[in-house]
Amino acid sequence: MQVALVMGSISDWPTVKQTADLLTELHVSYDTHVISAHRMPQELQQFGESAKAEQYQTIIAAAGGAAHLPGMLAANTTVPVIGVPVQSHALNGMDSLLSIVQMPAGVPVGTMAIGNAGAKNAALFAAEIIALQDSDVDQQLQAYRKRQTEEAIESNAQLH
Ligand code: RP5
Repeated sequence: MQVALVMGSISDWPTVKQTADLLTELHVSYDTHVISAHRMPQELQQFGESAKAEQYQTIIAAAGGAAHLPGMLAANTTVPVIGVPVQSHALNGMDSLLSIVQMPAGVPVGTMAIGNAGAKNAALFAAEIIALQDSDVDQQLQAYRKRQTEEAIESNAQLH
């Protein structure tokens, strides 16, 4: 698989499904995993340590609240990690965002926006990395951008 799509809890799936659907649309292969940083710390370490051997090109990790999953995966691998802050109930995802984005120098996580926009952009960002060496994914990305531009232009018609 080109991408590992990891979430901290099955309760993150409604957000992460948007990433999964877009990866499918862009012809990026992926597998999905629930790995909780706090409830499954040994599984998390093992997953990070084997990610390179599994030949993942990117890991997308989504978590909410005390969102340590992306950072701890990044601590255990040099496969690029994209973090998606899930919108939490208590603090609207600000806790998730700050937990993911404030990594110490030396262990990077590419952090997306909170919630749905971040979930979709994580798929697009991963596809952009993969498209550097995969012409099919590159074509899908170009077509996606073209459709998006056309839809924005056509939305002018709704003003009349
Ligand atoms: C995080 O805690 C998960 O990523 C999830 O966003 C949040 C709440 O998890 P549950 O209590 O719903 O399993 O680890």
